[in-house]
Amino acid sequence: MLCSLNRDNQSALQYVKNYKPHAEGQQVRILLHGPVGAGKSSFINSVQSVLHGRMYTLALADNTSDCSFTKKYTTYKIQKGGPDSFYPFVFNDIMGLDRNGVPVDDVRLALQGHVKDGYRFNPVSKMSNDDPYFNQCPAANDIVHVLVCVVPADTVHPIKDEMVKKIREIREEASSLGIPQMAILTKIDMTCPEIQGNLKKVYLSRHVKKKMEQFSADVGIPMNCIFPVENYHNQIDLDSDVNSLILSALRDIIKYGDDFINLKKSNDRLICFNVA
Ligand SMILES: Nc1nc2c(ncn2[C@@H]2O[C@H](COP(=O)(O)OP(=O)(O)O)[C@@H](O)[C@H]2O)c(=O)[nH]1
Ligand SMILES: [Mg+2]
Repeated sequence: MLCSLNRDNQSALQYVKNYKPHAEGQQVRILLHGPVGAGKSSFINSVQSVLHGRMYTLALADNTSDCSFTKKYTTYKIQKGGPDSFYPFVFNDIMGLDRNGVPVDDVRLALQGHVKDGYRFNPVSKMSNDDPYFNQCPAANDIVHVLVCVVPADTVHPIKDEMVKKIREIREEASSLGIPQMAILTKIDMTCPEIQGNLKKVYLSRHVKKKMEQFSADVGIPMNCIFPVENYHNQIDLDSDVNSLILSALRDIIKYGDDFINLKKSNDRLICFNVA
């Protein structure tokens, strides 16, 4: 399957496969947030499928309106080689933008690494710091290193004003912590007939460009940090064009996360230096 990847795919795939954080044991934590049904779980599944060269359903994409799958905070790791070996990046998936979504206060706690795996978010009350799932002392691997907003490009699910407001609030939280932010525009295959079956046309599509510009203007994420993708959702085999967009988004997500880890390390060193 991998031999059908074009040269760009190969270099993005190599980057992802070879990526190693500077510090031993460090991992990049990627937090995906967005409305229910946007394609967060499908993106995690798609990443795993591309990296393994066959279809995977690790994060259980859900095509019903019941969002219970994603209410529990879960870290998704992707196996590399053997059963105990994993890629040095992990995903968390949070349903943060709907009326019944995770409170913004809890997203802030997740960004800071205070939310332990298994915590069940409650849309009407925020996490208390005496909760057994509250992580009192987050380690370097617990904090979020890159925040990715996942939104659908199709017109069936337009992004409402209240959603834009919440995305902005979450972005402000992340900005105050210095966490880099990006966006993934999913379901581009549903936007216009020219893209359906020919993803190469994505950057020529006026519809997708307009969507990206609109989203960028609404929430303030620059155009070069917004990645259009089609997730694997009903395909039986991998496809080089689908892989290409997923890999290009993933490579940049890892790069931004890695930059943040390095910046944080050098800032921490400076603080120690000043204290000493
Ligand atoms: N056509 C299309 N469907 C998608 C895409 N991404 C996800 N889906 C479908 O959208 C539905 C919701 O996806 P899911 O990943 O569960 O969304 P989540 O709630 O954000 O985790 C599922 O039926 C997926 O198969 C995409 O890029 N294109
Ligand atoms: Mg999900």
